[in-house]
Amino acid sequence: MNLKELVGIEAAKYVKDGMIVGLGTGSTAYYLVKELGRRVNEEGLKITGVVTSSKTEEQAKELGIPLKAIDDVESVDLTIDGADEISDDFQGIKGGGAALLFEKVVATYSKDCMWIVDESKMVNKLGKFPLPVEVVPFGSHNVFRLFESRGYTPTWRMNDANEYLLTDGGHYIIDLHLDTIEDPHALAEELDACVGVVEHGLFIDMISRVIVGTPEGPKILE
Ligand code: ABF
Repeated sequence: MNLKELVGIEAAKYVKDGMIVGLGTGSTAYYLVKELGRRVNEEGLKITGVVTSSKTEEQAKELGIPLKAIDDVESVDLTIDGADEISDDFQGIKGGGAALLFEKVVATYSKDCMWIVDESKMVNKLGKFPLPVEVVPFGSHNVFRLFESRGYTPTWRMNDANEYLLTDGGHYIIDLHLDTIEDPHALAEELDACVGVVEHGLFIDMISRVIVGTPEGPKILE
């Protein structure tokens, strides 16, 4: 069993009858949804519904897991998602899959959040993974030049046809190659203040638990 499957199965244990569960995207979340489908179909797990933020919806539908729209629920009980980088103090970078905006919306309106990753995602300091910044297409080249002037080494997220990738929200993504982020809180505030920035991939103080897949088994960090 690979490390992603290991943590996906472990994370599914945190889902209880009656819950509204937020599900993220990515190859690790895939295994979580697969295990939830097994529990629903084989163990009679009664999830009230899952709120999905991207491609996960198709997989949940195929497995017969009941779906809920984020706007039809007061709040989400537990959101479980993948991540691209997690620091020792549980700050994270997400958005490698270009779904960061909807993922952050679901996570923000959740009572509890946890991430599931293989051990390669755990780092001392964030920044090796390019930081995705979702921007409105209108004026985005000005934002790009602003990031260049700040030394953030920006690049455009392109799709397979080598065009500007369009997110589910209809925006572009600029990736910042920072190498090390000394103060994620300050950078998050700085990006939030940039006109034209819709959202960024710094997920600050948003989670209570990480399940890390290691060769010795799943490690629960809380
Ligand atoms: C998603 O999970 C994204 O935010 C992130 O890029 C991705 C990680 O995917 P994987 O589990 O495949 O490494 O939530």
